[in-house]
Amino acid sequence: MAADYRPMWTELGMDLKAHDALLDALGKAYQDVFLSQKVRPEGMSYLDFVMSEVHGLRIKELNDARATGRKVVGTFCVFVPEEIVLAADAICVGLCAGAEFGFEEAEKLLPRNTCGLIKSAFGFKLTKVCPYTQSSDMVVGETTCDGKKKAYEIFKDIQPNVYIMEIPQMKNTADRQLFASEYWRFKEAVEKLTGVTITAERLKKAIITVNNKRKALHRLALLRATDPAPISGLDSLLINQVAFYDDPVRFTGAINKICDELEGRIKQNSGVAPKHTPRVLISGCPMSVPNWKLPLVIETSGAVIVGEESCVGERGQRNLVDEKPHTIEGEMEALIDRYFKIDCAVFTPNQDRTDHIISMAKEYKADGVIHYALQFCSPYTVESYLVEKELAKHGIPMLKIETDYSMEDVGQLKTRIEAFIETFRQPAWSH
Ligand code: BJ8
Repeated sequence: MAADYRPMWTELGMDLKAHDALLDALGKAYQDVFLSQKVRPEGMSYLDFVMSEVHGLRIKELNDARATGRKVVGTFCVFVPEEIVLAADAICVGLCAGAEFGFEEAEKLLPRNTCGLIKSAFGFKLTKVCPYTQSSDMVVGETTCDGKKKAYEIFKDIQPNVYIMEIPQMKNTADRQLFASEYWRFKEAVEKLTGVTITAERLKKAIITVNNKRKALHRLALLRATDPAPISGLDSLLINQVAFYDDPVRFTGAINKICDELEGRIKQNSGVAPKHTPRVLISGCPMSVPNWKLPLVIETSGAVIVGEESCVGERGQRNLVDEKPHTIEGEMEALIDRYFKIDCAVFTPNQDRTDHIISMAKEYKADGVIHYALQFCSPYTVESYLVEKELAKHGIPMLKIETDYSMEDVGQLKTRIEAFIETFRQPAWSH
């Protein structure tokens, strides 16, 4: 980080000593995981810069915006519509955390058998190391899994301004009505927070901005269908993670540039791994920064990751909002239509998700699927049974991984993943 941000962090009420320890660990991990990769696209230097300033320059940008009266809205879930936030001239940031930090403090408030994602959000807040949470004027929780919805009741004690959005658990007509009414209620809450009335014109602009971001991410996803893969799964995951923090217009430009570069690589038949390298699709729980453990193990075990069926990945970013409506009612309907399609495992039944995994595996020519569930995450752990059964019908092998944020099981994971990859590795003579 170029500048001295310590006065800014102090002003945000952060614990500088704990924060130093976090940044130190993050910097080392980033060096080992990302910068040590070979033949990275040059455009990834943008992501390297963003990550080097993720608690610095980006937070300063948020601070500067807040000084002019703009608001920051923190979220934990892709059901929160970024378009509504942007339409009110506010800034949307993801707050999910992917590190085992502050767990001891978190476990004083939450049961030990709570998933790492929830514990990490609590840990970051309790140890005062997350400048995004500290900068948020509103934090949106949602009634998705039981762990989250009950945890927000406690989170309210340590974080002011928590807003709860109700998310139904089925996709029937009555559920769609509830979902729609919750989106209208959220629009009102954001208008109240910002003092900005969301007009059709404002919302249209925001819809186009977020659609463009999704189009860039989808463009990237499609390029990964090529063999040899033009970009690693680790770098692709990082891009999807940064999508939750960065300015959407700037980010979209940077990702499109990376895609241009990848198209050049594809023309030259060059990639990050040799042709015929085993190809893996990851499916399951979202992976937040700095949760890079599983992709690192996979890509250092002789495979390349070609897609993420995850909220930090294609589940979170697919499907555009219809840009045709020009009334606020029509735009809200279009927004609700798009978001109601998200096939999170908290829904029942949830056949769409399995269908999507199968179509992704085929489209990106994956040899196998690694299903990732965070320990103690019931929705994804339970759903993995049905996913595996359906995939088997299509001849797609699947390996179930249940893990947490600790590094203790890396050796064991590597053994299992290497054995899984060997089952579909093509012998060299067959190429
Ligand atoms: S739309 S996946 S971002 S809820 S890992 S906290 S499910 S116990 S994160 Fe999610 Fe929204 Fe769904 Fe996506 Fe609970 Fe599981 Fe923990 Fe999870």
